[in-house]
Amino acid sequence: MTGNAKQYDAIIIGSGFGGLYALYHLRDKMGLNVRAFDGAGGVGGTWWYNRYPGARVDAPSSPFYAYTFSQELVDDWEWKETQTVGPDVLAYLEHFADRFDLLKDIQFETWITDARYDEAAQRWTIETDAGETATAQFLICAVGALFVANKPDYPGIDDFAGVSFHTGRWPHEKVSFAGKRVGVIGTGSSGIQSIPEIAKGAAHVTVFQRTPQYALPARNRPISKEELSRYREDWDDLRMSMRRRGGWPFKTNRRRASDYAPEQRQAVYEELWEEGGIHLSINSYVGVMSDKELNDEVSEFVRGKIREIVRDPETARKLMPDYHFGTKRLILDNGYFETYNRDNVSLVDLREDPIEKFTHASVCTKHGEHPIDMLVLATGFDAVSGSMLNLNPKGRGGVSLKEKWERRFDNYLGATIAGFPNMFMIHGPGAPGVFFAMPLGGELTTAFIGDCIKHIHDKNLGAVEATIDAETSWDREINEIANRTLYPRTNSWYMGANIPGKPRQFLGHLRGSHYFDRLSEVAAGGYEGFVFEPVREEVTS
Ligand code: NA7
Repeated sequence: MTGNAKQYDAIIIGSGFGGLYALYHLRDKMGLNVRAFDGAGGVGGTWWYNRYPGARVDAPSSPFYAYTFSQELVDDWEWKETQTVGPDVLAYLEHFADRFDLLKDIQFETWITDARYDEAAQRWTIETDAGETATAQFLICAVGALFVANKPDYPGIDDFAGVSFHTGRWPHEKVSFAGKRVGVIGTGSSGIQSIPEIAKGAAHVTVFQRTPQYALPARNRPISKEELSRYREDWDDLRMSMRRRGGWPFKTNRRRASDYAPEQRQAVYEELWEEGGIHLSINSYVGVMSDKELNDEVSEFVRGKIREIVRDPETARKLMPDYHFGTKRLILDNGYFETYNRDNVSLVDLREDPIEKFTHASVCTKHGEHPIDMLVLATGFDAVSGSMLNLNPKGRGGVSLKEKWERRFDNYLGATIAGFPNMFMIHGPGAPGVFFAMPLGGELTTAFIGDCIKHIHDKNLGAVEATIDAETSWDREINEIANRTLYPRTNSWYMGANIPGKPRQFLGHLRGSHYFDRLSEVAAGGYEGFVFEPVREEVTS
């Protein structure tokens, strides 16, 4: 170990929702000596990077896409809209960091170039790009589920001489599209949120679409002071409901489709479409995500809506999604389909007319050349596992995560990995991640991590590590849950299918409330699936 390395109880990597809460919890609630590092220039994680126009919360409602643990924080913050804009979420996280005095323990613009477990010392050693070294007993990886940008490698793309941005690495300066011909590749959330905004200013927008999407109207609306007051008064109950109801405090409808006539079902779909947000998916009938016939009916309903909105039948045809509704991340849009009724927007269906190459001033597809001045890559991320592999910690015996995860992202509880003692992930593969309210998910995961650390300290232990057997049965469990649904049938980033060569594996836990029950049970039951090592005092002294 380096003699002059700074020493901490825990090192946290990342200062987004997850990392910031972990710093607060471990430092202020547990009294540990903690240091956080982030390559970004400020707090916010995803919200620090994703500054593209139109970026908004795509979860049910902003007050619930927020920390839940502190009534004071809930009372402090005035959410303005149900689907708040990205800069407001960033301002909220800055406020959180400020209110709890977190900034003094975060080192920004610092990339971790190496993270290595020292078996003899039972500690992690990190090195930074500034040449610093630090050690800690625990390494907390809060590196983000959507961090490593996926950049397509079309021939000649680097020769494109115009301005080019990835939505996940958007510049901090305002970008003007005025008078510009803009090409947008990708129609996930980022593309669908940004295209209407870009189209308002640009001379022309050409959208290059690989997979047409189901997007539901966000029906974003202002939140009144009275509504916020109600939430504040009932906060403890709402928080409990979120914990019990898969992350959101809404009652979902438990009616069975077979009890209703087809025309009654259509009327329900209409109502939920008008209501907007994710209601069509969670509030129509039981089994939308597992019953193929029911899912087909909802899918066709949404296709019908797209046909109604988009005036040009040929464009509408290209926009028809053909996978199972909801099995890619559901998108909440603000006028996306309507944007295709503008004269300055055109759509290229890459399945019929694939991109062949880029020149310095255009995108060349099989059937035509599309001159552009600006390129927006809304092409997503190497999701969930990518940011851990980017960090690539080296565990027991110097084995790297890249080696361990070559074929499968083995882990236990989405939070720990066999061979990587004293290391924890927040929102790792196998955790509920985006299938639950992520801020609350981060709080609950951190509570589990904190309890485990306390257990180690109370019992005077040196290290904790998941077992291979626990990983195997956890993998089975995750897959059994996913296989009861339609999710695995679709090529989505949930399945790792958006990245060429990535192992195909469902990357989330679909039953968030059960998952957090499970974490509590594991802790209460003495940490089944983990082995603990005594302190190796004789080795280190
Ligand atoms: P997504 O949802 O992964 O969307 C990326 C989009 O880019 C999607 O339409 C992809 O098509 C498309 N894509 C990816 N690679 C290519 C290439 N090589 N050529 C053409 N098109 C491509 O990422 P987002 O940033 O929109 O959203 C990520 C999450 O952030 C989202 O779920 C929200 O939670 C917020 P595909 O569908 O893979 O065929």
